[in-house]
Amino acid sequence: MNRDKYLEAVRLRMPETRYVHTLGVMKTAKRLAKVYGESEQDAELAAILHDVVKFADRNWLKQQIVEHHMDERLLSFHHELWHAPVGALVAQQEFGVTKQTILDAIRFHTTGRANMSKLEKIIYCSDMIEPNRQFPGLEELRENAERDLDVLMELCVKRSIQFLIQKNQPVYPDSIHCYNELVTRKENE
Ligand code: DGI
Ligand code: FE
Ligand code: FE
Repeated sequence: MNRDKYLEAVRLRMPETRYVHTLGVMKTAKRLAKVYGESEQDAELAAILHDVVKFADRNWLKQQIVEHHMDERLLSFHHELWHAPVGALVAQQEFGVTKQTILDAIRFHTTGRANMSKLEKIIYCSDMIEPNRQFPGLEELRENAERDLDVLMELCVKRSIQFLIQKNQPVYPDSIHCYNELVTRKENE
């Protein structure tokens, strides 16, 4: 499948605003891939598919997690987390994506995790800073986007965890592990 075919297929599965977000993530991820020496094609494909099941039925998402033996801790956290691992499954099964690195970038785009690959970081951060996003503090993230990917990732995961704390929401353990690894990396260098 070529890029435009993937785009058309995901467009049919989401409202227009989410499709516009997807295009924004695609453009940002491609740029960051170029800056940080990652495959621009892989970044584009992961970006196009990252939210493919964002609007799928909640019970169906839950069922996929159980049937495909994904981490069942997900079910006791916010349902917003489910579209990421199920998105990776759909990318593989329906869109024929075989590269594990692309599938993992989709799988971990919402929570992050410790020891993320460059592509995973690019998709996680592009999702947060793409041009259609708007929230206080976003300019600082964008200013850092092309300087250092780990600094950008640290700022993004901190923002995400702070946002959840403000809303009294639980934080999925992978996000905490991601944060811990990034804030302690300087001591280990
Ligand atoms: O799908 P997007 O909206 O583009 O972005 P996303 O995949 O990062 O999803 C963001 C949503 O997921 C947002 O509503 C916050 C929620 N979220 C992210 N990490 C966690 C979380 N919710 C909980 N409860 N715990 C988390 O660790
Ligand atoms: Fe998402
Ligand atoms: Fe997204």
